[in-house]
Amino acid sequence: MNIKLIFLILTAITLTACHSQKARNKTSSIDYKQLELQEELIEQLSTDINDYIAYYSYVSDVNQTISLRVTNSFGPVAGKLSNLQTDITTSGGRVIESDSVKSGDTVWEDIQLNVGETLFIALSAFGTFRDEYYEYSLEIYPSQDNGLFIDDDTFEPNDTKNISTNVLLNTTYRSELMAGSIDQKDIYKFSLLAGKTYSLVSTIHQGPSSATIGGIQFSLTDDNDNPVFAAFDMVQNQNKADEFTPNITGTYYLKINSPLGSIYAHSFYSYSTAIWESRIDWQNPYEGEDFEPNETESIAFEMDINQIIESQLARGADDQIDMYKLLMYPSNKYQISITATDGPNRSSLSDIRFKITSKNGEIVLAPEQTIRVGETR
Ligand SMILES: [Ca+2]
Ligand SMILES: [Ca+2]
Ligand SMILES: [Ca+2]
Repeated sequence: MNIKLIFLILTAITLTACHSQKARNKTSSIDYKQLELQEELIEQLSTDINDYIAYYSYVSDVNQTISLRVTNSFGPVAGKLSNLQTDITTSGGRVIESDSVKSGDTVWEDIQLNVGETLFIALSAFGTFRDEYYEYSLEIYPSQDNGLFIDDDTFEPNDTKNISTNVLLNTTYRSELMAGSIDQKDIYKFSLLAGKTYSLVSTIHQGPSSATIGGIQFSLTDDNDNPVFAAFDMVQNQNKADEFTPNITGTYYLKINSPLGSIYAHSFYSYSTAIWESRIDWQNPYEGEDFEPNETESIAFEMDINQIIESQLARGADDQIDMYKLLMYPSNKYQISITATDGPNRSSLSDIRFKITSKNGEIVLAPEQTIRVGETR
């Protein structure tokens, strides 16, 4: 009896020794595939025990921030455990926190690297118990100071702060997003002055036709990710203009992203966006075609007494609001007349509406009212 027991213990020890020896051999023989800047790799993994983990590395020859993209273009959709797992470390001993990537999704990471430091990336499919395979792609991008190549038409890549698109004020940028693809986020970067009022004017030209869900989200933050105003969603055929006044002079980021995991998994969105300085800060406050842009008080077109303005509004998102400004003096009498010269004439819903207020709507001189085509008020 005693002899038998000893034999069993010995067996267990031998097995443990064997196993750790095997693990060590595997570690020392890891085959790291070298990544190069802006060279996409498209790869596959299975859940087979010999093929469920892949290793990549990148050696940085300068001090820089790189952006890493991992896209799980095809994989099982059986919950979090079937996501592509990411494990990112550096030769400097840092562990980079990163999300696992679900099927159809993309994960981005900005990573600061010192000269000579190596980035190690392990991607693995612990997967389901089924016989599944994964197809994914990964790519690393340099920052703009370090030679990032950008597509002039799409401004891509621009999905992280590190590689965000530098934008000019008073310029409209029209671009696109696609939910469930590599391009789920566009980030624009610009400088603003403290105490100045700016207007963010955005339009969604194309998107899922539902009026309530499936919009894209706009958020504006400072360099420390503090929101300048609350993020908002916009759906197709919507136009939105908001004023804001930063407290700090510095770099700001406008992030536009398509909803993650919505029912519109592969929706295409087309939008335009611009950040306008107040007209008083323009070189010529009267420039712009057809008195545009004029969607907020700070970019309202200033008209003169006795000036006749002829203009249009468009149905849909393109031009829903025109705002004009007029300086009035106390105890003078003014008369304003507005005529709807042309437009749809089906019902009261198609009438244009107007109202007259003082700054910030504090005093209402004329409450909101409608004008039919052919009518003058
Ligand atoms: Ca885009
Ligand atoms: Ca993008
Ligand atoms: Ca307008």
